[in-house]
Amino acid sequence: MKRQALAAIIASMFALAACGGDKPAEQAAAPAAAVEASAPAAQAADVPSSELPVIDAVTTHAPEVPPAIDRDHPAKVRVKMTTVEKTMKMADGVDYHYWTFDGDVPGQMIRVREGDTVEVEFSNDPSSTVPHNVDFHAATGPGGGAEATFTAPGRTSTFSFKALQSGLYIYHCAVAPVGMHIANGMYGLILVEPKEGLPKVDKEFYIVQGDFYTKGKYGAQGLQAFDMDKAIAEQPEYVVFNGHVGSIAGENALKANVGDTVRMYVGNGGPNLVSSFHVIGEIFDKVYVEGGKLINENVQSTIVPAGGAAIVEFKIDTPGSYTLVDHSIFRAFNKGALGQLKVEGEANPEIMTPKLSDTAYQPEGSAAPAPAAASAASAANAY
Ligand SMILES: [Cu+2]
Repeated sequence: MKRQALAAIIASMFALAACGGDKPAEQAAAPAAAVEASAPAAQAADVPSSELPVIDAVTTHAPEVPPAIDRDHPAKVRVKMTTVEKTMKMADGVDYHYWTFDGDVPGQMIRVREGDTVEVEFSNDPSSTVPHNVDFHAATGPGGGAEATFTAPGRTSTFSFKALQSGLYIYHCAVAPVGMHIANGMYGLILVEPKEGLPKVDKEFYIVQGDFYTKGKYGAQGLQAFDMDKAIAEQPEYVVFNGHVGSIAGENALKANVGDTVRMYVGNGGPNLVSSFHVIGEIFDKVYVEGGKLINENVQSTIVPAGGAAIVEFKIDTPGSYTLVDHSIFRAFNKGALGQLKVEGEANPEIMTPKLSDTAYQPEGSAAPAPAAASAASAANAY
């Protein structure tokens, strides 16, 4: 329906534009083209969801990504989600009582195909203290399903929506106070693949940034309570990838090989901060801007809005450790927004050499070095 409405608007825009011109042939052709464009959407809408094949979604915990979709037809995809409130490690010696989808932050990644009907079975664990729900940014309709999925502890709700538009979308809890539910970790990503699919890559990763507001300062030990005043002031103590400091660093670092093409599905749960996502030492060959259809090329850092996403792709040319950051850089080095991609393979000095020399700097006009020092420096140069 939405597409048909859009087509109608486009058609009327064409008609308006044509009114001002003096080419009647174009005026006649434009509305016909718009009607044709709306036909595939109308056909898809004509297949009742009750007649679609039913399959269970393959969902994954971050940083894993569900497998690419190899279907060429729509399906009804069943997704089970359970909200769980649980204490987990925020950082070394620091615990936080998270509210989660499926036991971790972010919630599991969901992958469907444009035109699929997504059937959601939404449960709230009996141990929960409050109701939860889910607002799918991939859904079209009031609240993105928030009202339909509002679920008390120990209950299960079901609803479905049609994934009309391809893209990478956030889902999040939207129970009041909404900011608090999101600040406690209730968000994740759903990828709606375009009908033609996405180009094949060697490695895919699932990363979601979030900001956290604890009573104690960054690093203060023990179980930390949520601080509403800091949340309202938008002054987080922690800004992290995948819910915890170090979740994709050190022994949890992402891994790839030289020559690999890498695609990262990057979301930002917020609740407040906008991310300037950057991989130190890489250039994004492609960015699907804000997770939509617009592709930008040769990008250094990309904006990932709170409640938004981006898809970034790059090919790795040289081995080593690449650091993922929010380039609002104090967040990376002082609040936790730091990850690593460790790349193995053969060095390629044509693309980047290691340090080749390290010699004394002689500013212009300064005294010439003593002969002994000069010969030491030239020896270092020769090496
Ligand atoms: Cu919630």
